Amino acid sequence: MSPSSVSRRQFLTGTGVLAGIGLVGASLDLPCFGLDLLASAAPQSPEQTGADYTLHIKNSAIEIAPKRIISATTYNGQFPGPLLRFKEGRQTMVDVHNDTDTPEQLHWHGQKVSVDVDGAAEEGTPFIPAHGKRRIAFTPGPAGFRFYHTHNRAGADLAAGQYGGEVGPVYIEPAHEPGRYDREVFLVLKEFKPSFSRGGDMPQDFLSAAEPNKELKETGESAMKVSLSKGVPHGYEVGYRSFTINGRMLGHAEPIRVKQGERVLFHVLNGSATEIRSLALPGHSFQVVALDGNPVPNPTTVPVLWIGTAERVSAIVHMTHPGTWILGDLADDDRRHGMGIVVEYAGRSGKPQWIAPPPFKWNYTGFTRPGATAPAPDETFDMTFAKANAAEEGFNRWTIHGVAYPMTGEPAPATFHLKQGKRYRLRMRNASDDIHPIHLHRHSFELTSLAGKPTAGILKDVFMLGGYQEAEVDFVADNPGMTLFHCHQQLHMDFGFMTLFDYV
Ligand SMILES: [Cu+2]
Repeated sequence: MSPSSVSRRQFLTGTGVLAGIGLVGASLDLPCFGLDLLASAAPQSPEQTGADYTLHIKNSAIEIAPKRIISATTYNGQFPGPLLRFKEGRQTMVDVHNDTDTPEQLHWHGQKVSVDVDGAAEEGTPFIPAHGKRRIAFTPGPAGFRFYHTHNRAGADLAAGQYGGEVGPVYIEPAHEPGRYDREVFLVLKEFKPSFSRGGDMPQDFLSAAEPNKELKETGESAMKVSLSKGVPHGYEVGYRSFTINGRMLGHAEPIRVKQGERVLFHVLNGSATEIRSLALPGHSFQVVALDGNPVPNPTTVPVLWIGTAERVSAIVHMTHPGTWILGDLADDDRRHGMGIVVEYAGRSGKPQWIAPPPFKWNYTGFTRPGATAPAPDETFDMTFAKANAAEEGFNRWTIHGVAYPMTGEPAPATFHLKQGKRYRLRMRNASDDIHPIHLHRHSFELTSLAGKPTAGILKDVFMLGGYQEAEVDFVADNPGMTLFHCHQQLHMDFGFMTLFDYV
């Protein structure tokens, strides 16, 4: 059975169909089935438990290609975790069983939920005990493409945190879909088999911004120089041996089967613990309709998607170029090690083709209207991000305004204080050469300035701040409780790059 022939009914009732072939959702012409049917994919039926979904966190073997088996902690024994569909504003109940020996946190990334539900120990969410369970009730929202993942600290343990398989997509159905489309395809990008290296090769030049900020560059480079002159090697980075889309390596999944003239809506999630990913489809372009699940004011067409750790991009591809193509990462090495999936037009066969796209700079502000302005904030917080090379047992220590979040697991007090209803601006300055996917829990933020240029209208929950760059984001304090702010790069957040807001 090809993925494109999977109706929503088949899709929902057979979890086996989900794994390995691409999370291919429904065509709009199919009848819409609600939560109840989807829940029947869970091991226990809702009639038995009262929950809309049941998730089991457990250690399992996942096959990413024939005879290539990975051992990882997963949701329900599969990677990615099952697609959870919610209805905006309709209360839901989820049972989360932890069948492992380690207490767990399940984070509802991008949702405006309470501290008790959010899934971050730093905020005070209770752990899901080892061999225990939590029942979580909440009202999903806002609408759009969200996800869920573990929020456990990994530190130096490459089997823990998001290095494993604890990532799954969430779709909260809005009242109106952004843009017209014929088919919906969910893609989760994720690497496996991590290992440590000294120094890395993170792509840098894809982000569109002005020249690096001189002052930030001097600060960062002089700190690095001092460290290296003492004979300290570069801090640890993480690399990977296996790359997958929806848990299968390129060439080992069922192709995404399309027909000429179709408009396919791709919901792409970068489920990586540490990496930035790119995606291109030869002969096609992407009309970006939403970023992090939030519709963009100006759905611009681009040749390449760049997606930071934990970011999501929703884009429509008009299928007008028949053939058999590789939808894949621009990094040749990563694509050859699996980061891609085949797109096959009806009636076409043969070896899938890859053609590198034309040079292109990714710029968030291209998806909003020029000249858009944001309201003035009530208060602005300054945040400078800095790296202390290899300062934490060989790992880089990260600081926000000179302070590293404690690595002991002990609760830390909030650094920033909010008043409900006020609008806050975060003036972020990156004094390192790394790109940081900055994340705010339980709130969305609006990009209001990039490299000194004002902008408005782009709502996100993760934002890539380039090396030695400056940006500003605004958010409204409308969801009381402890609120975690961190870089979503697992190595960075685990080694200091976190802080807390509270409401006073
Ligand atoms: Cu970072």
